[in-house]
Amino acid sequence: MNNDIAQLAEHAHRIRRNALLMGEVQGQGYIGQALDIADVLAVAYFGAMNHRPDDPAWEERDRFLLSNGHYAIALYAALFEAGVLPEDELETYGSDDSRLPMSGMASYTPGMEMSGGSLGQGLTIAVGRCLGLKRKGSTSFVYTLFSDGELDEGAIWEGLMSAAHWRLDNLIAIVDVNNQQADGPSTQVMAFEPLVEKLEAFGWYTQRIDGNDIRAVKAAFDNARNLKEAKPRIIVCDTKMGCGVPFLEEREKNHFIRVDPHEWKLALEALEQGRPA
Ligand SMILES: Cc1ncc(C[n+]2csc(CCOP(=O)(O)OP(=O)(O)O)c2C)c(N)n1
Ligand SMILES: [Mg+2]
Repeated sequence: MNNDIAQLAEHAHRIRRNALLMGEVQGQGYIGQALDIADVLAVAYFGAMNHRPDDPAWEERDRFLLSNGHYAIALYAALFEAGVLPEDELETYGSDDSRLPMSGMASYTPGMEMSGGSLGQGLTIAVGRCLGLKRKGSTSFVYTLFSDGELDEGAIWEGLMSAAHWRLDNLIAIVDVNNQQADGPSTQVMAFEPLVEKLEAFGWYTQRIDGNDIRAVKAAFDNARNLKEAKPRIIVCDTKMGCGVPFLEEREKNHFIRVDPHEWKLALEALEQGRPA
């Protein structure tokens, strides 16, 4: 690993650790997703986005819109690692009066650009933000993360069409294909393949990568930013739920994982064992 990639891998490791520590506070949660998307968030916050941790509302920042609000634990874990959130707040996750509710809320949390909960909204909100930024003459990028279960939502496909229609070259979407959603494997709930062909036919610059290969994630983000064509960009990330903690990777029905009290320590130990050299 070169230095940059090794550093990104270390950030991803620490994001996973933060997510497990927050999961332990509640004893359950969307841990599998936080572990699967940690590499993407590490690259977004440490290898791609222009942002100021001490000024999350800085006008010239790149925006990161979390469409899948239940992934908030993952984004908080990244915001802690980036220094946007102070570490001592980690233990407030999900409790009354916390700035860290279990579903993302823009008005509660510094660095949270949109409120989640109702799935399928982030891409169209991102389209609006991109149009607004262009109108202001801004060169900022808008990133949005949504999940494979959200492909079931009609609004996603409106967003895909409209972003291409307006040639939004300031939009970088990421889809987390972990092949899971609340009702089972995503491809069985609503067939969405062949996804790359569909996205290309809609007019998007499309890459499909192993979302847990940090080198591939970094390269895909670089390609998406540097493309000179006037079209929106999307990165389809195939990920593994629970990535980094083998016994959670194997757990079935891992949309909302229950972890026994003694297992948190085991999970942290397993993560530590797999720590990048
Ligand atoms: C509009 C809407 N419909 C249904 C739900 C209930 N819901 C919450 S999470 C979820 C699964 C979404 O799929 P995905 O994010 O791929 O699941 P994961 O990978 O996190 O298991 C559903 C259906 C919701 N929040 N919003
Ligand atoms: Mg999913």
